[in-house]
Amino acid sequence: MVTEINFDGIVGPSHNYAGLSLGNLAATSHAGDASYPRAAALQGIAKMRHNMALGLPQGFFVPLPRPNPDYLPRLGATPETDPVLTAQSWSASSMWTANAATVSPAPDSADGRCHLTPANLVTMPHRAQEWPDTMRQLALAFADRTHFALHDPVPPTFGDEGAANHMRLCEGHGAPGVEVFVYGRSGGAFPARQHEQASRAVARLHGLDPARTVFVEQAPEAIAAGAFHNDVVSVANERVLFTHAEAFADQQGAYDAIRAKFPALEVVEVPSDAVSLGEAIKTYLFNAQLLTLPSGEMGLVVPTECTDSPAVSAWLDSMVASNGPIRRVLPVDVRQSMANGGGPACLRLRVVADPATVDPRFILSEAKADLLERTITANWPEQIDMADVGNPALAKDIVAARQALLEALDLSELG
Ligand code: SUG
Repeated sequence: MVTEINFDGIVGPSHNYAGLSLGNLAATSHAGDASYPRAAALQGIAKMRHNMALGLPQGFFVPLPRPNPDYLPRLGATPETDPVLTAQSWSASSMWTANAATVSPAPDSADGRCHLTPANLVTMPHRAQEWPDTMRQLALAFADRTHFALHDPVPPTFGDEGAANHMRLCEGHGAPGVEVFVYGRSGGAFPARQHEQASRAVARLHGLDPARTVFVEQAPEAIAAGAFHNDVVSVANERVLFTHAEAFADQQGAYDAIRAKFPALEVVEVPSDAVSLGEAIKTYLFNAQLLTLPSGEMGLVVPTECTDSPAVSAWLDSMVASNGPIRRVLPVDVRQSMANGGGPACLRLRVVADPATVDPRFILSEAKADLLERTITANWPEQIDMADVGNPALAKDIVAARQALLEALDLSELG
């Protein structure tokens, strides 16, 4: 049966706070903090278990090889002399799988296959190294060519950040959808990471019908305020677009453009006087997983930062008390990821497909979650201080930890 499967990125053993992402205020404000990779990865597993317990199918991707063995040699650099490049080569940023690829489900594409394009992530050096290894993993997980088409990334001329800037509206996940691509043009002092031409290229390559495709510009003010991806200020599921009032360059124009192609659109807009743009970005209210539960009701999986905020929790209470389409609020603790600007929605890639067509090694079960927890507890470093990044002994432990995970999951070919 075709359904939505969320593939979460397992937090890698090198998780650290190097402050590498300009424009990502959480990441830059935590630069230099000690990180807790073991706790971070266990928080991620707990989130996956939480969503599985709701009756939802769950997949995962494994961390990429870090420190990336090719990164420094190809730049003629060394850990002794180049600390920033070294931190880039250690980045565990592939945990945010919303940036792994853009996915167009089979009902939307001309050839009736589910199309995936890995994101080139060229704007940030530590992220631009991800796609070749991401692609290897996608090729394995979605090897069934009768159901999946895997493209090369868009050429690096145009920055592409994947599903974080892509939304899909539909009557049900298995029905044809209208795909909305959100791009940035400018963002004050901060870069616009999703280029319009990258979005247009992905839509063409995926064989989408122009009558069911919409391109919308993100508000430059939102980028300037720290919304470095659209999924920091909007999320969609089925008929519902849940968005901040200041998400798009032309807010009403965006609603009209989507409604012209998807008349059933229901907008749940959070006004700025209820939750300011700054508070929305700080709490990651919109970096939520908006999920259709088995009952047919929609639930919003939010980070606990939202329920800690008086303004956001008051707004969420009023939303649930109203007769709106989002019926449940489900908080999860992903604080280690949040401190690097990655909430519940960043940590997952949505793929609409029949789970039976996916390599079962990437599908989670309770028993496999137990196995992941045991492997992480036994192998992931408990703490990494910034001064440890580049340390050869720690690098060895990190490589061994990932290897132990691959062996446990029978995925040694990704070694
Ligand atoms: O690309 N943080 C990530 C967070 C990605 C969030 N993803 C979505 N919004 N979908 C980024 O900015 C921080 C890494 C560091 O500073 O060490 C980082 O890469």
